[in-house]
Amino acid sequence: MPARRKSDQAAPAAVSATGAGRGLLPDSDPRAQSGAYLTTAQGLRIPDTDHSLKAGPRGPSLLEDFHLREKITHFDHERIPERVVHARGAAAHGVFEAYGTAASVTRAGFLAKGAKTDVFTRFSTVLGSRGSADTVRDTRGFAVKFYTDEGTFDLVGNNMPVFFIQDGIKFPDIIHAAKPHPDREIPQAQSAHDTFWDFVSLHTEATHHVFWNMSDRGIPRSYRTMEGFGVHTFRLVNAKGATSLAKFHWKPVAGVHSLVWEEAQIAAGCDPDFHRRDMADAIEAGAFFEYELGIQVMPDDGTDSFEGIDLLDPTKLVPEELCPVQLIGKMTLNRNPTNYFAETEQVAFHTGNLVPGIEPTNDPLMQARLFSYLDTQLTRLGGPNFTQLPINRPHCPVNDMLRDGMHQSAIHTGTAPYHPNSIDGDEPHLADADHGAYVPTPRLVEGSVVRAQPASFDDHFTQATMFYRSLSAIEQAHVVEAFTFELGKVYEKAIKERELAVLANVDTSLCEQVAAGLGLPAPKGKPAKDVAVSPALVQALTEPGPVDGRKIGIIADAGSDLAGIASLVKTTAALGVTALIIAPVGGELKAGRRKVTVDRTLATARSIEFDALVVAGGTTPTNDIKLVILLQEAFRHCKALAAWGDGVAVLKGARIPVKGAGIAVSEDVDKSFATELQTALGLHRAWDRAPKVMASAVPPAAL
Ligand code: HDE
Repeated sequence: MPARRKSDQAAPAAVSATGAGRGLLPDSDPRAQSGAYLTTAQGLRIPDTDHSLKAGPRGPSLLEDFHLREKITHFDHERIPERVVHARGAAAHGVFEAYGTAASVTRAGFLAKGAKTDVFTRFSTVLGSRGSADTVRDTRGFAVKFYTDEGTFDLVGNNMPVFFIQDGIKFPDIIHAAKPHPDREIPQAQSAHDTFWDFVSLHTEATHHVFWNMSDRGIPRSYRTMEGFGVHTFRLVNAKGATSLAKFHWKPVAGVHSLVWEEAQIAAGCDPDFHRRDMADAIEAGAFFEYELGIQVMPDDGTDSFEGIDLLDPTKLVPEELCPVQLIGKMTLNRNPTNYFAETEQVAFHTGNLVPGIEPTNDPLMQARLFSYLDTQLTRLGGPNFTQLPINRPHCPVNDMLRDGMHQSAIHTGTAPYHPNSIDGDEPHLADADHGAYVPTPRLVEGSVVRAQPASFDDHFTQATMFYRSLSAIEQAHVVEAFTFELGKVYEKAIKERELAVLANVDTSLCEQVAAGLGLPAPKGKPAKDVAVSPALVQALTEPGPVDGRKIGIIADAGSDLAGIASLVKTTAALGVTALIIAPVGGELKAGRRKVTVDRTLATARSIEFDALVVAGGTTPTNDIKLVILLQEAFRHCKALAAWGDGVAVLKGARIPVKGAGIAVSEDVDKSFATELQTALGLHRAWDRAPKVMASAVPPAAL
């Protein structure tokens, strides 16, 4: 558990404390949690907070008990409305350091070489309520608040580069369709239901995004291993006023990895806080999350398109092979929030929070977002002054003429909050571009007033085909399984048939496989031919990637080789890998002067937590079904498995073959054993094993 911040401190006699010198966090209110005594909100000391004021010990409570009434009233109002989308989220503080490589295309000060900027990043699922599970199949929000010297810049993105709809006016519709059905309010945080598939099969512009959701991207392994995308095309402006069009990307240093579907389902039950816990634990342990920011830069030649791709259509991506991502800086998330509500819940992102050098485009989805965020926050955060909340306060001087309103906490001075004025010395002054003002680049807007979209928005399938065909065979198999599962949960046959007709226009074989799974005929379609694939979209690795931040479980018991365990823990720690000891019961394993603390018992360990499992030498084979399930799940999920010495017998007892992809066995914890394990971890999964471990092909252990 993280160390609790001691609310107080030294001398109980001190009635008032200013907070000075008390090591308060920046922006915290010096009056909150000050003084040693419990008080009312008015600062009155309280002798007893466990008994209401009563007429005699067995008598009724009295209305005059102001402490009871204040305590209950405040409690009654503790919750605020959850976000209408992205309600479930977790966040971390950090820093962004610019490489300076974007300086030629944007004048944004925080992208100048070496500039360091505080950030706060919130990851989220889209559909579920605040208390829903982390690992559901969904798009993830990836919202970053940069507290720059020129004002706050918010990059409010997702972990997928495209969106379901092309015009923001449809956002309420897609969300109504994807949220639980209004009659029974089920299912929670799921897309596997009739209204979602009804909508996306009728609005076929959603197809590309649906494919991303049905792919492994819909179930990330960790926030650490997730890409991020600004989705829309932005206009960048450099110091000379020259413009270009750009798309933002976040590239996780740890690589892009996902769960397998069964893990996601198990985690939703065993550890609904799977991603949130993973991030908080890792940051607390010093294993920070890192992402490089990149941009694809395209000419602003008046066409708003690039290589035939309409850059204003948010259902299209620009393949990295056509326009490489140039890395422009690195974000490190290195500090957990102190208080979930004050920071993660109250943070307010807004796509309209822009800085000089970064401007919007005419993307009709982006335009609607520029309205929505500020609007939703007025209700969610209870009035117009939420920018004064510590987490939302800019880290640069603010001198606005916004006054009064609910929860005004600034005590403004002066008598002339208007401009120009002759009373307050005409302050504050207006700036020009040379003094950091946001001066939009003039852009010509002309056209008839119509409710219409360009013909270039009409191709709904080619990029879905490109995405699907780019994937590795195992990733394609996962997409087929996901469609078959999700459509299998749909009640209405007509909806399944309509979605199959959509799939037929993306890829014939995919459509046939899904149709077979649903027991329906596969319709004929016209999938695009000769679509160039984009290798950058593939997740599966052929070469091992970085392993830091990964977690392994070492299975042991009272008789295990503790020296070997100590050596493995040390070797993996040097690689940034956390090793947890799993034993039949809690406490410590001891042999002579050596001691190892048990982190998980067979009752509390589940395979989902670990990227690899290792059985220590000397561990006695057991027919405990929990151990068999632990090992078989890891095996079925194509994770690395290893054992040394006679620990191999435990693997065999669980019917795990001790040869094959991703399995390492050795006499001792020697260098080659550690290297083999590192390679297997770096590959993330032993996908070669996949065809052999389809659930029904693994026999239950016969012990
Ligand atoms: Fe959002 N979105 N959105 N969205 N969005 C919100 O703002 C909205 C869209 C995204 O961690 C809301 O404060 C409209 C695309 C993230 O706090 C709301 C449209 C992308 C978050 C809203 C979109 C996003 C939100 C709900 C279509 C990826 C969570 C609460 C025009 C590029 C931010 C809030 C956080 C949150 C509206 C589409 C990302 C209602 C109208 C596309 C990551 O204002």
